[in-house]
Amino acid sequence: MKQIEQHEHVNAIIYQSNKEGKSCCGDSFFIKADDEELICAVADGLGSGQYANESSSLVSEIVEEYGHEDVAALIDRCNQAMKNKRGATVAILKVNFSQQQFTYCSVGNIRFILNAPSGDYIYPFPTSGYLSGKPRKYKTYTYSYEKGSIFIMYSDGLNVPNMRMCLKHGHSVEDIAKQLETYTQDKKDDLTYVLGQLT
Ligand SMILES: [Mn+2]
Repeated sequence: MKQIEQHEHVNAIIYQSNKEGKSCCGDSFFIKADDEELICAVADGLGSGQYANESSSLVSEIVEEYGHEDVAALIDRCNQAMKNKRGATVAILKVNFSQQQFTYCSVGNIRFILNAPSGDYIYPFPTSGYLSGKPRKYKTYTYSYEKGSIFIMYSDGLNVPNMRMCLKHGHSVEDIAKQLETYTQDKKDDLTYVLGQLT
């Protein structure tokens, strides 16, 4: 499936496909923007199929319901929700358009890269492991960004040899999504990406 989100300050393409032979996706995502901010989450439930989806979709539900809270509080809520579930790797991004800043937190294998028009790039380090419900503090990072920056947040079903170059040489999110098509065909795992330009 492919979804397009267009708002005043963000233009995004979301792509998701299931692992070969699976009717249920173990990845989940949530994205919402208004005039003030963008909130976005990608989660990969441990394992595959229904139980994986049960964990990852909880993340989407929490971020939808409590999206007004800060990223650290959201990660905490997601972690608590993983008690007695399989668990999930999770990344949450919150962008404040007027301040031109974003906050990001990732636990596990969801990756994020932002490429700025000036050529600078931001690649926040994820914390290793996954959310399992065990109490723990996770580090969030806050950065400033340039207008026109393009970011991608993606699960480990997407394997691109040089994602940064792909972002750098793409003229628009539509153009980059086209370039990514070749990498979405192998279906060895559930795959999700959120690709967006901050304008
Ligand atoms: Mn995966």
